[in-house]
Amino acid sequence: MTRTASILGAPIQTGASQPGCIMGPASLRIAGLGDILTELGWDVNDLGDLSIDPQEPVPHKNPAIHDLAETRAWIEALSQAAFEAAQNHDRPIFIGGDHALAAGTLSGLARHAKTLDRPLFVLWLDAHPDLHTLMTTTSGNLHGTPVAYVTGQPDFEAFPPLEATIDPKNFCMMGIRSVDPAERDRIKKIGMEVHDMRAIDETGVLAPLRAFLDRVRAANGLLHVSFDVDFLDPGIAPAVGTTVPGGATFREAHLIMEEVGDSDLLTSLDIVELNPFLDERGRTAKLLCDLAASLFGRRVLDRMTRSY
Ligand code: Z70
Ligand code: MN
Ligand code: MN
Ligand code: MN
Repeated sequence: MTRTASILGAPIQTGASQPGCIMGPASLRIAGLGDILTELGWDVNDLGDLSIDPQEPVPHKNPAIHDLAETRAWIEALSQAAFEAAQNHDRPIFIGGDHALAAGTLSGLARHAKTLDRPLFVLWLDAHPDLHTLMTTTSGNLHGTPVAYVTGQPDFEAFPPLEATIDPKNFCMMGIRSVDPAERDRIKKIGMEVHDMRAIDETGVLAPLRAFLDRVRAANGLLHVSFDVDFLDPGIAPAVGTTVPGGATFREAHLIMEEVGDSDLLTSLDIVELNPFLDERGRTAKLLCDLAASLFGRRVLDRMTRSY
């Protein structure tokens, strides 16, 4: 039976330091995301773009924080939209928009997982762990906070209340290479599985990825992939506001997508932080579409046997 994917755009850019992510959904659509998935045999439902009402400013005791009211409104809208998309489609895709988007999608997906009585696992592909609380962020960019929020860390009274949290042990982070001091302490404290670029250089991506996928399968878990463009090396993906050198290569990224695709465990996806204002002739948007194709089943050659 044909499986359904959905595409929901969330042109949120209030979580980032510079504007441009508002154009992310348009850029990914123009690069052909929907058609590519259709050609791969998916029944694709484009749900259009989400929007929020104008917001009155809300102050916060951490004066660094900016655009709290808008970001909160996006999280609230996204949480409900992600919950519904997960109920109605086999594989909802959320296209941003900055990474504050994940505060909404993950909270809605955690609620969905709870109704199924199944655990939610998250493969977090990013240069950053996004583990700040509202009290520890010094940049005030709220795209640096979604993982702390959805795992139930303190000081998130200004964000929407969570109906379900995600066990920090159910995260697997890869590509990490920019960590602030408060985040470093929190990773240790909550015992999160983080494969920084040194670890990737030592083991490659496949060994830790397969170990994680085995855990998801053993637990009958749902699997969400949150893909931040800055996971990739800026040399192949320039369209991002927070470039960090030494990112994942073209081949590492495709291999992760193929392996997760082959596992058939994936239940939802974020593609975030694409800033088309910084792109070069659409190359980053096109690369993201090709990576999504690998994730959704495009293969160079068919394999007769599973390698694990
Ligand atoms: C830094 C901060 C960040 C994404 C940059 C960077 C956070 N830790 N997150 N790009 N997606 O400002 O808190
Ligand atoms: Mn479904
Ligand atoms: Mn991020
Ligand atoms: Mn990042």
